[in-house]
Amino acid sequence: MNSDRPTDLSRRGLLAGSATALAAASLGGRALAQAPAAAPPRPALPPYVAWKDAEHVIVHTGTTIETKRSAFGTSIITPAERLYIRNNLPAPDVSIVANRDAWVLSVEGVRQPRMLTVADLRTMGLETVAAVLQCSGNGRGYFASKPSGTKWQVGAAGCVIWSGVPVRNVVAALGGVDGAARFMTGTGGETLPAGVDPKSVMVERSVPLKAMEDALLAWEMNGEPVPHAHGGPLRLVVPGYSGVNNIKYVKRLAFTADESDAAIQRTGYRISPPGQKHQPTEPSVWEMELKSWINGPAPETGPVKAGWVQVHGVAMGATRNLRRVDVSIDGGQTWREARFVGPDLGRFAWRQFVLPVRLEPGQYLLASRAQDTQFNWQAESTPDNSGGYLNSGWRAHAIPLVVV
Ligand SMILES: Nc1nc2c(c(=O)[nH]1)N[C@H]1C(S)=C(S)[C@@H](COP(=O)(O)O)O[C@H]1N2
Ligand SMILES: [Mo]
Repeated sequence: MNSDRPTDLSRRGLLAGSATALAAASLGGRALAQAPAAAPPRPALPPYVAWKDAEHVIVHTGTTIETKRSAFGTSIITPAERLYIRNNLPAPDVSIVANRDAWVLSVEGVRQPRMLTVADLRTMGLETVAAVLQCSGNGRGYFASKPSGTKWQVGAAGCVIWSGVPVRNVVAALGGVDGAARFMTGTGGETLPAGVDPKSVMVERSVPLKAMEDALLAWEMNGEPVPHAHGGPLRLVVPGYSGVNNIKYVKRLAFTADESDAAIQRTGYRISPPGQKHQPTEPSVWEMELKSWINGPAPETGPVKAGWVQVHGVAMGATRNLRRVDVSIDGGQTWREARFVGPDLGRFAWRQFVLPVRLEPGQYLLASRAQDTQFNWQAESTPDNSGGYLNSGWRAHAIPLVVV
């Protein structure tokens, strides 16, 4: 796979990076939400991600592409070709990955602020982490209040392996964090559209300073240079924190006393009552939650034959290890403990689980619920919130199974 194939097609993608595409990007979700029942056919893969596995993804819009439930496989790691895509802005020109080592990151809010190239960063340390990357809005499609935005089901998530330098190494090399800093703020390298207030569109997120301990500046994903579409040449990876906090094509990493005043931080990604606008005082969407779901047999693959069925799925502890996962075939009336399968790649990864069940012809409702090592159970349901964020309730994620 070569995900960075430039080609004139990506250039067309760039041309589309105008005000029109921007409007489409920010309104896409809303337009979908209001689409009539007989919605037009889904768009094809846009040129900048033409290398994705079209058969195994759902293209909501050019900037929102979801993995099908049946397409996660059972090998833990989500291949780049199937990994979801979410862009708040059109991606920068693919030429930024022509010379990856030359990409410059400005590190601020440390005792010795510096501009560092990826080549510099490569000398400062190396670590690898398996982590779930999950959009804050994954599961939004299951909220009863129908919040606006992309109606993601389970596929705005994946488990990927990142390699890069630990942020704490970089900070140590630059003399440590500035005394007043309480947040780590990352800024995306997109070219902002002309004529709009930069703060209203820029992708800049702040996370609590403690997240720095696990964060990486990553140049490799699943054994290859980070694909341009997934944030290459350099991505800020904050394990355990939802997608938006993992800044693609990161160009600035700042240790700040306050949260960013960019709209995406101040009034975006907050947990607000249904129908209400986000307020800067409400909780920001940061750490993910304990969650699991069934991937197979998925409804999209049709009925299965009576007999033994291997019910499998994924479970994530977000920031904690998992203790167990239970599976129900009757919509949560009764539960049986599933078995973890495959290696344990650590607390930020997800784990695959399976429960073999012998099924007679009929209709079933498959559900799973995870428990972490602190004995917390996955919630039965997540309260509706206006942004449709962090849906992790097991009931909403249950899927029907028809056995013939
Ligand atoms: N620079 C930048 N970083 C970004 C975004 C973006 O639009 N620009 N989108 C965020 C959101 S909302 C999500 S869910 C993830 C998506 O990552 P992916 O497209 O690699 O799957 O990236 C996050 N980081
Ligand atoms: Mo997201």
